[in-house]
Amino acid sequence: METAAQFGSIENLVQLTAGQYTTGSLILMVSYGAHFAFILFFLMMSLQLAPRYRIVPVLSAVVMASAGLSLLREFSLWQASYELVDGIYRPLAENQSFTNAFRYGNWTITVPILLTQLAIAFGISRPDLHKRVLRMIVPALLMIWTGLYGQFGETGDWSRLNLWGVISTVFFVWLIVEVRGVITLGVANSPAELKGWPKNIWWYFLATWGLYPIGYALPQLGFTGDVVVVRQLLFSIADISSKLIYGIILSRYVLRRSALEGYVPAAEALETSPLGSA
Ligand code: RET
Repeated sequence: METAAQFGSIENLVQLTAGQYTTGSLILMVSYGAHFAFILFFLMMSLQLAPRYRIVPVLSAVVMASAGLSLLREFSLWQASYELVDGIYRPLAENQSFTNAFRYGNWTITVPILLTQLAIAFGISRPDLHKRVLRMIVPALLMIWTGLYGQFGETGDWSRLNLWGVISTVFFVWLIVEVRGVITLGVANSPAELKGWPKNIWWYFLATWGLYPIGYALPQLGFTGDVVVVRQLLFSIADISSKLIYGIILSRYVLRRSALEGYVPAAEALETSPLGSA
């Protein structure tokens, strides 16, 4: 029979010191705060771009809102999952309060958007765009859902955690191959001055998306407060880099592309025209 201890998150099985508990709260708070704050940044950024690229930062704004809400939920869960008894934060009864599963649910929305942004930023046009995006989204969703199923084994069912982890990794490798294809098209489509960007984004993609499977595997190091806090930190670093900083990088790339393609933002056009200086 499956007990709560075999089916859940390790957060519900460890006691935290006041320092670990506060660090965990802080990590989650900074994460949702950063995502919410950048909604406005990305919306304003879109005004600087040629119309065909505006959707790139707008999609980042959508990702910020979605991830921000999900992380706010993780934060409230964290706060509700422990009670302070004699200076130690103990997980509440039932062992079911906290879960990282909501993160996986949220990736179901954000990951397809992040991949779509990449293809649009690299100037791939329809109908090739739809084909390429679909070819990335299919392995990405299979990767997330097999991982979601497997992560319920993190409280001690290692065969479940590792078997589904390996299956998920196979889909991740398939996704990497598809992303590589889009990067290659990106290099081909980029103006000469910008050909280095897709190549750097490729390494950035591997380094930041590669943090998630480490977080997945981490509970095998032991059920301790440190593992719990380090994993939240790892997920947060991965979130901020794969969504927020990634959004800034793609926005800057399309900003340069807009300028090279001769686009002048409306306000600037006004300033440099004889009418605007009056
Ligand atoms: C899982 C399960 C274990 C194996 C692998 C995984 C990969 C997850 C990745 C997630 C990326 C998420 C992003 C979210 C942004 O909102 C599912 C942890 C390979 C790559 C970029």
